[in-house]
Amino acid sequence: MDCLLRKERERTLSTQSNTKTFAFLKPEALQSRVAGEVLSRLEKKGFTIKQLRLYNISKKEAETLYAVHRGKPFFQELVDHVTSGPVVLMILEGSNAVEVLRRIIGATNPQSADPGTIRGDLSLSITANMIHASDSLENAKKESAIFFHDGI
Ligand code: FUP
Repeated sequence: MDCLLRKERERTLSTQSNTKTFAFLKPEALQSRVAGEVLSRLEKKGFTIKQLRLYNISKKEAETLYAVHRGKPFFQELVDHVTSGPVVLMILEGSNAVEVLRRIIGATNPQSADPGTIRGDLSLSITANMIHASDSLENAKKESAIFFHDGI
């Protein structure tokens, strides 16, 4: 990245105050017993867990959550997967929470996610990529409202 752009980005990040974001650990986190490890990574990074709930996502909620992907070839598999077992819903708070969390979860496809990221270290499957995190503050508000009455 261009040096000036990077400095501008670092300045923007350092001046942002605490914000919240929405995330959930997918069923494989509990099945493979790494839920604790992922939560530990999030806490060590500096996020504060504001809400945390073990939950079975309904088909309707999954279709709402992933509405943007309706009609894509992986949509049904995705809905089936996130409704296949309990997930861990959470609202996290921290400096520039949406962007920082997206960086530490890594790329959507764990096979190309950087080592050191949650997906890069703990998964190989794009469907079962361990964790979902909202990609914008607007989406964090919408997605958290599906599961938490008071949203973020
Ligand atoms: P992300 O925001 O990184 O979770 O990625 P997307 O919103 O693009 O995709 C949502 C979920 O759809 C991913 F977590 C995994 C699944 N997916 C596939 O199964 N195949 C694809 O080609 C793209 C996404």
